[in-house]
Amino acid sequence: MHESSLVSVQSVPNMRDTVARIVAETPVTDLHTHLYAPAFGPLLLWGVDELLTYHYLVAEVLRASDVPYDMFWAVEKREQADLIWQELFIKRSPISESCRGVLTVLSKVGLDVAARDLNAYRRFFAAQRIPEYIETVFKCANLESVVMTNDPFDPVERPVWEHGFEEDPRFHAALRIDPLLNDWDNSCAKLCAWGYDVEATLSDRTQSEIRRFLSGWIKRTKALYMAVSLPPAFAFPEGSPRAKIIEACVVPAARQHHVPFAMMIGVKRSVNPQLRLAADGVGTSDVDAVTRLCAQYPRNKFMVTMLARENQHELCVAARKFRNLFLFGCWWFLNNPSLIEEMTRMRFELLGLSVAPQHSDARVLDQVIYKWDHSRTLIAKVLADKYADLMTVGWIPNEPEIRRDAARLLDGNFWEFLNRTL
Ligand code: FIX
Ligand code: ZN
Repeated sequence: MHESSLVSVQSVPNMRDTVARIVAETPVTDLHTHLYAPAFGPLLLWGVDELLTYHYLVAEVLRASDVPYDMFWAVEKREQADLIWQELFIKRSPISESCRGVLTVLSKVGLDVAARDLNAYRRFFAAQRIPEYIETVFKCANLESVVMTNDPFDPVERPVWEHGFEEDPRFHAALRIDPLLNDWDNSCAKLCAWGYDVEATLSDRTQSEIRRFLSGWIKRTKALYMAVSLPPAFAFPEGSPRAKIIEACVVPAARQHHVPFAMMIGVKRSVNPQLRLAADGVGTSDVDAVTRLCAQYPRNKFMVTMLARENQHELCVAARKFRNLFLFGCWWFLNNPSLIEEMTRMRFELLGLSVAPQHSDARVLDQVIYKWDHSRTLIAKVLADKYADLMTVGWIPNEPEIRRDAARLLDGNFWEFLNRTL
């Protein structure tokens, strides 16, 4: 063993410093974001006004302020950002995780948050140019690459794929199929209009056409996986169009193209429609639906994240039973320090290093800076706690081992799962 690699972990405090440093130095593959490659033009959001009008903060400002919903939506984004800044940063201390995130970003890009000077921040962002700024952000967040969310039903995104563009190796695709699974009637009409021979009854011919649609888009986008978000009531098996399409189309297409099917389960869409993108809520889901899929299709790979805290323990136990089930991320309302720490600890204790503890879900480019900064700190803390437990009996992790483990968590596990043949 190289002596220097042992020195840094000799004592528990030294080990903690080493783990924090290594986790910070380890590049990430961010396996679920809503970011877009530069070729998608205005779909890639960035800058302080986008940060301030993130839907997490919209939900918070519409609690804090009495402004009528209609009035909020009627004004320009910059004015919405002004209101959010005033209400959530100036009239009150910005202690929520989403507010804190904005400040982390501003400070990491070199701005003086103590000044509380929104116009100065705007001037900084106005001076940035996107190609260089993407590089700055990736460097600052220590990102290797990100996975986008690519929806062939989206009228703005679809033509970009159809016309073709120069690929950017930092941005991978994931084929998002919510409309297909959650709104079959409307999607059937769209597939029809795009030249697929489909009918509402999901006949054999329709099923084969849906498979053709999925295969075509997996190939066109080079999707790393297919993905869907699902309500708490998601059940499998059941007689619904959704369950039928999963069984007859998604599962075979996933097998054919060796891609996992990612399920993000537990979102109650549009609980308060007045909030628009911020309207969604959470409910507890049925983990058995996941285990039935894993059991019925042992040669298919499933990636799963659940939105309810209450589901996390049962989901970890399910993952212990199925090697074709890969858990990822602390999704959305779980992306808060107390819950990230709890979930990461639980996952390490039940599943060791075989998970992807986090994804960013960033919708605004700059958000990857705060999401990864905050999560890295927590992942390092929990990992160091686990090493400290091992050190009590004399198992001293060395630096290469810590590096290996961190690389698995932040990057390698995901790629290994993608490449795994079952
Ligand atoms: O369905 C999803 O992928 C969710 O992550 C989003 O729809 C949600 O709006 C979000 O941004 C959560 O972080
Ligand atoms: Zn998402």
